[in-house]
Amino acid sequence: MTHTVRSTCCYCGVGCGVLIHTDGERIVGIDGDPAHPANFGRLCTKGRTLPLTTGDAGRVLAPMLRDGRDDARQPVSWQTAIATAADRFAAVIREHGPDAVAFYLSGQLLTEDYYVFNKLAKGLIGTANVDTNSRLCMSSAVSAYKLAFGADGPPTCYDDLEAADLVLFAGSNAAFAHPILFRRLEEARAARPGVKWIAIDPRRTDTAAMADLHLAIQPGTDVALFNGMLHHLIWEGRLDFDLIGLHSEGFDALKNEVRAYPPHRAAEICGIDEADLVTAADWFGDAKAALSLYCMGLNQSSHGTDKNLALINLHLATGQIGKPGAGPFSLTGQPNAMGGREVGGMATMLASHRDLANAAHRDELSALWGVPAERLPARPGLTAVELFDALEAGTVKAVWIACTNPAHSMPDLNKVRAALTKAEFVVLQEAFADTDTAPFADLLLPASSWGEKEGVVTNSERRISRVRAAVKAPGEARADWRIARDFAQALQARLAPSEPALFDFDSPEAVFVEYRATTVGRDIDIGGVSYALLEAAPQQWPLPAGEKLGRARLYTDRVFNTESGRACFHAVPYLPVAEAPNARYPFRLLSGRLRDQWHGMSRSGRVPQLFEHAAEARLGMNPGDMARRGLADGDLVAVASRRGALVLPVEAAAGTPSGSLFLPMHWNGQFLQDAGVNLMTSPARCDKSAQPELKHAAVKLVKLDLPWRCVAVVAGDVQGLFALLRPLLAGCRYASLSLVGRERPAVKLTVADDAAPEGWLEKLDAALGFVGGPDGLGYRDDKRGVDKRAQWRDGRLVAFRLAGETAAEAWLTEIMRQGGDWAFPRPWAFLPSATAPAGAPAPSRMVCNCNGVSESAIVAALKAGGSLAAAQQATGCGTACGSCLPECKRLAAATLANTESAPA
Ligand SMILES: Nc1nc2c(c(=O)[nH]1)N[C@H]1C(S)=C(S)[C@@H](COP(=O)(O)OP(=O)(O)OC[C@H]3O[C@@H](n4cnc5c(=O)[nH]c(N)nc54)[C@H](O)[C@@H]3O)O[C@H]1N2
Ligand SMILES: Nc1nc2c(c(=O)[nH]1)N[C@H]1C(S)=C(S)[C@@H](COP(=O)(O)OP(=O)(O)OC[C@H]3O[C@@H](n4cnc5c(=O)[nH]c(N)nc54)[C@H](O)[C@@H]3O)O[C@H]1N2
Ligand code: SF4
Ligand SMILES: [Mo]
Repeated sequence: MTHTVRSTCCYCGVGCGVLIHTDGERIVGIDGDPAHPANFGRLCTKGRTLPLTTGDAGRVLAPMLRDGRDDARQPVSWQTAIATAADRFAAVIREHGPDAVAFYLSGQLLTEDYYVFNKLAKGLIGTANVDTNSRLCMSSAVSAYKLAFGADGPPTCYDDLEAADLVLFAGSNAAFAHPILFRRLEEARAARPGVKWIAIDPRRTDTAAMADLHLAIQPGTDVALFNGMLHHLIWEGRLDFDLIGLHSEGFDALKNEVRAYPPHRAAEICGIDEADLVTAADWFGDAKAALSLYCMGLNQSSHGTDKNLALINLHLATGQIGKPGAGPFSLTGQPNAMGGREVGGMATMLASHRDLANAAHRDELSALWGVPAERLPARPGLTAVELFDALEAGTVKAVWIACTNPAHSMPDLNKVRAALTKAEFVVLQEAFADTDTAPFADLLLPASSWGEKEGVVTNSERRISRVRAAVKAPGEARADWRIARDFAQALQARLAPSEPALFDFDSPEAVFVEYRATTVGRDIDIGGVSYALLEAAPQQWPLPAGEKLGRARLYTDRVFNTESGRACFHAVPYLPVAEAPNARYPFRLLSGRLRDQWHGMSRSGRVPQLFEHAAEARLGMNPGDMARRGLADGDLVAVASRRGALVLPVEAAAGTPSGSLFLPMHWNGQFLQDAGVNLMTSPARCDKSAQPELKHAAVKLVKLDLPWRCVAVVAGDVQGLFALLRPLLAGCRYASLSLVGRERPAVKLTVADDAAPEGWLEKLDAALGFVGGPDGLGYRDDKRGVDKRAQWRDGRLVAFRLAGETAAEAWLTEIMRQGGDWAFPRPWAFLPSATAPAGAPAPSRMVCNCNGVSESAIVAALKAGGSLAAAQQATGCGTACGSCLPECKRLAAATLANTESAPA
């Protein structure tokens, strides 16, 4: 008997509603929730494949504790785990004070989880050392909203996507990162032909390629661009004088500042044509409703807040706010980045948009919590980068990390690793066992995860949805709020036993009810929201008691949340990136997302088809730059900044501008010989938001010749193979792990080194169990250092391993990817030839993941049918989730143009 549970997708901030189908024990299917106002039934590739990420394999199943520094962790009971953690934290707090401990949380926790941790840190321990991965993500947007409007929170809603006639993507690759919103935008533009899109991104992303105007600015120059656009609009007098005169302040100072940015000068700073800048400004100025969608290209910068403010200035000056289709819309990345901001789960804020520095706010909250007012910290705690610096310096001694993977996602990882090594006590609350942070944990606590937990999340448009459990958590895994509560109770028993119980929650709903009370009377008042109401439909905040519906748009009356009720213009000068390229480090290293992977890949990296869009880590480089340096696709390079280096293959990426390199942020030590892009990135940060500049590091590049190669592809149980192969990665100068195939998935390992690392091949063979037998074959030529093995089962190739000579790896891999059908003499597996034998399947990159349609199939169907619609009908490409539509359209444009111009 299957049944269905209504919940949300646990990946991005779009916050799609899902229907989870279960057989009572396992999750067996998923659909988009047609009733959810974020997605109306649609899901992208990641959401659709969520069921494939569930099950016990690879999960943390029991609390694991390390006794001595160098001991292996052993399973312990929950009781021991909680008591040990409370003893250790209490001892540090007694000896060194509350600020000697810290919490590092995540925008992927549910609101209830977040609330308990925040109350524990600020209300019980009395430290503001509770920061989160949102510092790496949203903090510049928060700072700018507060500076400009007096309160945090996007003034816009998803219906604005359909109502806008100008859409400005600024540092947002929504086609990859917010795919379902992008579908809504595509449909809106198709329905209303006057709609125009502008994309501001140094790279020609899928989003930029679909825009009517792409401004490929030099990385980090956004402020100059926005100031230049405003200069033009002021010059032209296309301003909203009512908003400027009555509802805002600071315009004169701003006007003075932007005098220095005439379009020709701004365009020069940005490295774009003046005419394009002027066109962008004209479109913005002429728009009836202009909507800006912005994300990490603005936020992850040492001037992230200024970039946000310069864009908000444009909206205020032209009155593009507080009306349908208009406004500065910061897209949140994580599913509950908004919830974290609401409960004040960061080092710089208090619950429900209260400020640490405000004594009245502290009094309100201490009264609500029933704790002494003087306990609440009056100054900000350590923000993410400072927190890890303090661990390294030894001023913070114990850290509790939940639902984030800092040894992958923080900048300057060598420093973060040193900090985690130095820390006296590291607790990690994780769902999955293999992450780059896990080895550092003294206490690893099993957390329940998607499909297993209850609570609420808030998406990008301030909409709160219920998250529901469909199945039991595996092993002894427990919900995050409950782990936090149990620890908090144990700590209170040690630190403040005589105070009334602070953490008497018996359910996530009890936590929610207490959190709700803290919002009453605030800008984010949700006094009218209950679990029962959310069961009926998700709701936007604010929704005070007595009101029926939340507010779709903020500031429609032009009254802002500042003392005076006026919005604030901020005169912000353009300043260059913290680490400009120079002769030694001539390239700018950009980083960002792939369409089908999620962050450190602990979940998405378990799904074979999510590797079909991008199979392995590659450093994207401008083809002209590659030619000048004599680099070809697939060549190995060492890319290095002042802080760290990584060896990996380069790839020609036409969308990457000359002088820049692009490395997806996802790859890490579970898939490579070492952690990924953040070995190189810089901890330089915005002085207003403390958000680090993850997008711009200066790096150099050296071509490497690593003559010894080994490639192994093995079909079977993916998690089991990962466990066997991961320990082998770090021993090689270059190693990459990925997944190939669908019905018969296989793990692929690619290695390069100066020579075979001592004993490595033996370890590999032992791990893979290449035993020969009647279905196994080997080939060795010791003189040439060549050693090959292959294995068949029931007429299928199920494994091969080529060492010393790997020319045939591509076609052999393709055979494995397509299921392993083998129609050749077996020794052909050892041919030293890159050319596939006649009859072998031709390789082609997968474009449509849902329906499994490859690039070559789409091109063939385009040629046969003469239009994209015909190709879609023939192959189904782009008809399921639609994430690949931008790519299908590009293929259609290229193919059909070629067909037309080809001689008849
Ligand atoms: N598939 C997928 N989707 C995701 C996620 C994921 O991991 N995978 N993560 C989610 C999260 S947490 C987040 S925060 C969002 C991020 O969503 P986005 O911010 O849209 O994604 P990114 O690829 O990080 O960065 C966007 C773009 O910024 C550009 N950029 C770099 N420097 C600059 C600059 O100086 N100026 C401008 N204007 N642009 C610049 C990059 O070239 C990149 O294309 O995605 C969310 N959605
Ligand atoms: N260079 C570079 N670095 C970046 C970025 C970039 O663009 N470039 N982007 C930054 C941004 S915007 C972000 S948001 C961060 C993201 O960085 P991280 O927060 O490190 O990313 P995740 O891999 O999503 O980490 C979440 C972890 O929680 C675990 N988990 C999943 N579900 C649960 C659960 O229910 N409970 C618990 N306790 N654990 C769970 C997952 O297995 C995973 O290991 O990376 C940042 N780092
Ligand atoms: S857009 Fe995709 S990843 Fe984001 S919430 Fe929706 S289904 Fe999940
Ligand atoms: Mo993020």
